[in-house]
Amino acid sequence: PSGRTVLVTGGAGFIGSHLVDALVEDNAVRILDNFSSGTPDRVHPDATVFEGDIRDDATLSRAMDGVDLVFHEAALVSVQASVEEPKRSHSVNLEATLSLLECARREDARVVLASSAAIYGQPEYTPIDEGHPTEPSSPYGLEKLTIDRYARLYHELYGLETVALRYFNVYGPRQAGGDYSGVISIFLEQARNGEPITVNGDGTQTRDFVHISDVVQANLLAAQTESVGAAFNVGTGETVTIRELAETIRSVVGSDSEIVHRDPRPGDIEQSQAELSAIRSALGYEPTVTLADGLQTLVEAT
Ligand code: UD2
Repeated sequence: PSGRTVLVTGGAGFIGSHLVDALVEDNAVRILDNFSSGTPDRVHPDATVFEGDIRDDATLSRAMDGVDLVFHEAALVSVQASVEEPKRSHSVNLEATLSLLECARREDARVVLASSAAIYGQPEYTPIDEGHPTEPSSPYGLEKLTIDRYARLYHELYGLETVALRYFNVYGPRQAGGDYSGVISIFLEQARNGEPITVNGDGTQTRDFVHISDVVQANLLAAQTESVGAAFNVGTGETVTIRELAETIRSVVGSDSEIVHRDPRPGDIEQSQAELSAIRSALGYEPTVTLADGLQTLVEAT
């Protein structure tokens, strides 16, 4: 997109801040963030900052005033926290998103929103296509499923241009921070500090790790597509076991950390892998960063 007024909610967070970086040159970019897990140092200096809680209607409404395009990345991203405090997570992840969709209706703004592979729950088969049954196993997953459906409904009922992107396991620079991190940033820190690398269970569980730059690519394509009212997986279609991941990170870092196995994490997904035909054909998305390259650059750059 270019020449647009764009709002990135969660623009001081991991995914949001990378999106802002990709947009500022050609667009008037605003961010809305309460800096609960996002940090000011991640915010591009050319972005206009609206500081506040996404649940606050006045703040949200001001940030949305006059926008053409919204990337909605603000959320409580910890699955565990949603299990502990479902009402809190519901209010941020679901209710605030509904308010945002209402504002978007008023502005007639396109909304690209962050959905999640968590909506599928324990997969019945892999690779997981968008038609896979949705049986979320956490409040977080249920909230993401609901906003993913609302996005489609807002298109059907009001003609709003919406696209939901179902992220698989996103990783890259700036992910660490706050009380929540993905496994890659946890293993990286452990390997660097020479601490034991903590694999949950036997480590045979698999994940589809997608580099942040490919997540940005998917968002930029979604901002332009004619395939609105739809939801797309965002991953690589490739998988790795968590045990292999631990070994790779140890060797890329050149660490002598030992790899230890802990009890399996309750409710942990066994196999995860994105099926990408839909996003390939509708958006022209093609993952560009292999896990090997992504890990290498992550280690070199951070
Ligand atoms: C990811 C998303 C989550 C949700 C979910 C949907 C991230 C960070 N989280 O959760 O938001 O969308 O997918 O299914 O992308 N592990 C270890 N040792 C550790 C930490 C983790 O072995 O110290 C394992 C963990 O048990 C799991 C795998 O690594 O098997 C990935 O864990 P995660 O927390 O990074 O992400 P995941 O897939 O649970």
